[in-house]
Amino acid sequence: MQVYSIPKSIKKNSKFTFCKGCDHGVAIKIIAEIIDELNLKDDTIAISSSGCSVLLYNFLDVDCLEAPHGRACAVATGVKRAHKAKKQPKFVFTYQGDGDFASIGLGESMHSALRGENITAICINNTNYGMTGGQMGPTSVMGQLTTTSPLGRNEEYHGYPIKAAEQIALCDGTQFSARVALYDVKNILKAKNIIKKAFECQLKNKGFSFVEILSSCPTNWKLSPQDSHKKIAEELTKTYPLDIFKDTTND
Ligand SMILES: Cc1ncc(C[n+]2csc(CCOP(=O)(O)OP(=O)(O)O)c2C)c(N)n1
Repeated sequence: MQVYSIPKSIKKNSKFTFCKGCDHGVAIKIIAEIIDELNLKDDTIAISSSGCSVLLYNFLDVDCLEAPHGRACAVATGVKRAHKAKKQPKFVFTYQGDGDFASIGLGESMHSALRGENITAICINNTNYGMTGGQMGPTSVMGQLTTTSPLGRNEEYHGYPIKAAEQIALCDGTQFSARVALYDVKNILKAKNIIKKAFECQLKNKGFSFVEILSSCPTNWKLSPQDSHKKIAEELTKTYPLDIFKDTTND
């Protein structure tokens, strides 16, 4: 019988402080498992920024830095390059919300990809600005009700959502770009394999790697955890298909 064990890279006695049914807990756990499996615990620097993802440092037992909102990829660039220059290479990844990665930080994110920075960016796409109360984000889908789009997002007034994984895949410096979801066990296992591939891309010094994780936000969506996962599986994947959009790691 397989016994459940807490990954070594999860802080001991950490208390879950995300909302009930939020996927951040699962995302952080599988990232911790990958860090254990790749033996990266002592060589990792994780960069989060404003938003729910900032709480990463409460759970992940690696060196963590907090960047200003949207600037995680820029900070990660500096951290990665500085350690390389000192000949003390580090494994560097960002952990960001969708508002952070794809709106306020879009310039930093996309130019890091265009420069081919050898970092990994993880974006938790919950289709709104979660921490500040569920405002419309760059990823809110057409018709989505949010606190700042009470009649639903519409193309005339708000324009269209950004598909970060597809856009980042178009950058020449990107070597890996994918979108995953965590709404059932099959997808969690798939997500873990894909995030591991993105991490391995950096370990092979290939260049920029990116994974967008479609995640639930039961509090702001005003749905139960179960209905939130149903919404991801049945609705959000229509706008945001799950796929690997670019992978040159074995070329
Ligand atoms: C420069 C700056 N602008 C705005 C804010 C306020 N702020 C903090 S968290 C947040 C929302 C974050 O949304 P997102 O990045 O989608 O992450 P989530 O909370 O949904 O995980 C905002 C707007 C800030 N801290 N700094």
